Amino acid sequence: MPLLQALRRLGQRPTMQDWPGLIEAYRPWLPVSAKTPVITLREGATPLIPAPAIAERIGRGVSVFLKYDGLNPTGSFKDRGMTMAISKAKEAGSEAVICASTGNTSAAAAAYARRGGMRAFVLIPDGYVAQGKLAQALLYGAEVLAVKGNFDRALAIVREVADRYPITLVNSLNPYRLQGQKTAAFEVVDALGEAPDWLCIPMGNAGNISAYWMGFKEYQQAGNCQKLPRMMGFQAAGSAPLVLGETVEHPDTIATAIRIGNPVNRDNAIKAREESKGDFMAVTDAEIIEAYKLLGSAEGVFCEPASAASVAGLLKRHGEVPAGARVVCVLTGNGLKDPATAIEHNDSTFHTGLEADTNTVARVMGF
Ligand code: AN7
Repeated sequence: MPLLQALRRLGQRPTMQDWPGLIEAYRPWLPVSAKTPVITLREGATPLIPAPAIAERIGRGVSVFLKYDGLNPTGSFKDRGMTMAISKAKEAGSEAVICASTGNTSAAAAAYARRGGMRAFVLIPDGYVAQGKLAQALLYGAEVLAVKGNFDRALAIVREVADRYPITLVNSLNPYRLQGQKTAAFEVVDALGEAPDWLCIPMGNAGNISAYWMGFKEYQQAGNCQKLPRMMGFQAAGSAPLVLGETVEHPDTIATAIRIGNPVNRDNAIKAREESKGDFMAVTDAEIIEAYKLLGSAEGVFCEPASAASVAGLLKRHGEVPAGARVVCVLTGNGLKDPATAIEHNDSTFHTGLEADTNTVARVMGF
């Protein structure tokens, strides 16, 4: 029985403190033991928010939900994988972790590693990480190394460093990352009572789509859902190796989180597509920004540009959604991560330098 129902039955009012974090909430599904030191910031249990304005654009009785993983403790889905990867690193006696990152992984690695008393080294592509993410890594106490190269190059370096020196790699090559991230699929099914018909998700390194697919399949095997979703993965047009079927040497997109040309989870993602009869497609930066603005101004949900690729993709493929279907779009990161993009790309009015008097303000307001 779900935790909240159990509490209500006991006549108790549930509070946020009842959520123990995803390792405790889904312990039987995860490779942890009584010996594992659980390093948690109470991640997970993120809301599945109905998106009526987007559903209306699709029509035909389709319902759309947003899995808003931007509400995790460091503001992205990476916390799900990091609570597992860091707990297991701690269990193994590791004193330091390393990752390459377009930003969100570095923020999560820093927060969880420091909380676990470990050093966190993060390699980022110099000049291509959104400001909020950089601020997080620094504030959480990471040792930040910005390299003159893209994410793919940074990842190649950290793999070599982790091979040669005593330090734990916490990119999604680390299998515990995907174990933690699969809990997002559990939460979607727990909330809907069944798997959705479509799961729309942005892809960079393609770890998250692989993790969701693992989660849905495990839940189905256990009888927790009857069906499985079509896995619909979306990449930015300038960084779409999984759509093109080949590595992109110089990936480019406004969605810096998914500015990745050589995804390490390529094979798992292709398997998810084949097994689920899903599909991959590219969306342009213009389409990403349209969806980003629509999410904010019509749904009241502020996500980062990479996350909006899932909604941009759904809107692009609107004609293919079966009547009455339930669609979940994964919003992987919080919009506050990247304030510069929001300030540059919006349709709002912003009057500056006004005289501080009532008549001026009223006149500008149109009275
Ligand atoms: C907001 O932080 O790769 O397909 O280094 O930050 O599992 O790679 C981030 C990826 C989607 C893509 N949305 O997920 C990193 C990093 C957001 C992201 C993705 C990322 P994957």
